[in-house]
Amino acid sequence: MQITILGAGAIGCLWACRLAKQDHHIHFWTRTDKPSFSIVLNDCVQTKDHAQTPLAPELFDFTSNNIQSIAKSELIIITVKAFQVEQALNDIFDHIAPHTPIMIMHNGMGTQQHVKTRLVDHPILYATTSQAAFKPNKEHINHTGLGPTWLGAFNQSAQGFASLAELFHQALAPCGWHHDINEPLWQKLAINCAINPLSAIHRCQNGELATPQFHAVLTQVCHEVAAVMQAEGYAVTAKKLKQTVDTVIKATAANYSSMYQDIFQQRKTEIDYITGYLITRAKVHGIAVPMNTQLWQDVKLLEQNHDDK
Ligand code: KPL
Repeated sequence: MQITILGAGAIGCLWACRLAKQDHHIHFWTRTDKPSFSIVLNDCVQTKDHAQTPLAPELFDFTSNNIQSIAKSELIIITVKAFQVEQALNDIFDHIAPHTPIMIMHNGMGTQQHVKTRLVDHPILYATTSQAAFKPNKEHINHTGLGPTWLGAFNQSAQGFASLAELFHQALAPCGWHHDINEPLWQKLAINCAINPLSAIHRCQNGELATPQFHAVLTQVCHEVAAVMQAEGYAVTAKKLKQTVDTVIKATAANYSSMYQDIFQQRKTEIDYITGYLITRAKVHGIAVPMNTQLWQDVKLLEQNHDDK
């Protein structure tokens, strides 16, 4: 397939390399005007005993920023941060062929309303992944954690694209098609509401959140998120969410969360699309979410401190 990926961040590059390995033609649309670039992937795979084994580094060459390649693409994958989706769509909108499916994959929720009004004719899919990757510099990608990816239709015209889940599964397993993509999006939102703000505020690796000092706050975050999810129609319990969060903390113990990295590098975070989205939905349902509100305020303060420097 001819595929254009918008956003050469860690997740975009990881999928690009894995799809290229399956002989798909990957083209990038980035914020630079470079016509090509190379990436070294430090990949890993899971062995039968569920351990992660590193693979030898592999070099990938990609073309980029070619308008004609966008027009020829059979699939557009958007992996920019949630707050960049609107701009990314504006940049390429006039060049996407009619009926080309557009898949959107980012942490958090809340871009759906804009996407719906901007892309009336195109099949739109959303995706969420628990694969973890880290980009230590412009030329390298480290695949740091394995986890499932879910794909699903966001509008009626995307219903016929379930075969894309198989294509993604071949590239980077496991990947499945979900009949209600909002469910895995909410599940991932819950994980991000728990891990991302705390790891950014306390400047720690995800694994440190397993220590007893974080037990009460994580439990309350999960209670609040479960109440909002239930009001949205999802049959979750706070206990089950906490178990899931604990499992992810363990599986990604050595990771620095994306929010930690954003704060560390003095970049804008996705807090408004993670905890901020939860707070917005909580207000709609009349549910109090004091712990999440406190975490949202603390992260906003950290972001403000960048602006003051
Ligand atoms: O999605 C993540 C992130 O860092 O944004 C987790 C799951 C917390 C892994 O670090």
